Amino acid sequence: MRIDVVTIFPGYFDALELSLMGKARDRGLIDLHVHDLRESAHDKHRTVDDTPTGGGAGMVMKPEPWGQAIDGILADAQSAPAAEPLIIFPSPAGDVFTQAMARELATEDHLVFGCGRYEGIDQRVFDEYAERGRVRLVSIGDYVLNGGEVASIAMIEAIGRLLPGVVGNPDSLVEESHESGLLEYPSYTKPAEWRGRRVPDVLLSGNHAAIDAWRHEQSVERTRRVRPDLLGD
Ligand code: 6GU
Repeated sequence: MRIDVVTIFPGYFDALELSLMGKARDRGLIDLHVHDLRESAHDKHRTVDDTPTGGGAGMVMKPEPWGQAIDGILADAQSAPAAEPLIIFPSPAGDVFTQAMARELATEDHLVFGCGRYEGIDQRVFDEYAERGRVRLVSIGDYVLNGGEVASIAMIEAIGRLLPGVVGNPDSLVEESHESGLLEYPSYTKPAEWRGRRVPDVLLSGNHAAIDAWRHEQSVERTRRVRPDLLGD
């Protein structure tokens, strides 16, 4: 999968050189390109924001640097044999990102993340690319971040780990929280006793049917307690 990111803080994305995402990139499974929006701003101070038209607090990102940056990415994509890119603008006003959305986005060939800062991006940027192609506004939850960078990293990790070959043992994808609609059961490893706390006997029993039943029961109980909304009650 090709992923382009447009941001005024490319350094945030250094985190994607670590761990599984870093390995996936080294192995060519994820082709990540991070673009500094300021390189598409041409005045002396490389200005990317301005005051809101009509008044109000804060600053709004100007459309021209966004237009140049995204046009460049789309032109580059057209010369490659991939499907039409999907442009994602992280925004607290977007559709909420879920595991189901991660699964859907993991089927795309090319994602472009446009990371807004300040009070957001001039609306005409969304309108322009929605008219020319596919655009989605996506939120990672009901709280406010300073910009789209951290939200993009969260989405790229959630999507990237679903790509074939990124996670070594595909079984570990199936058993996770949210894939089954339930939260994960508690996990234990050795030693069997630590600070007087014992691993539940059933896990030491060797009875796999009993272990599966216990884990399922724990998942349901935990989901009911912490996230009853996932059970639909
Ligand atoms: Cl995607 N962006 C920002 N700035 N804040 C958020 C968010 C996104 N999702 C939740 N809060």
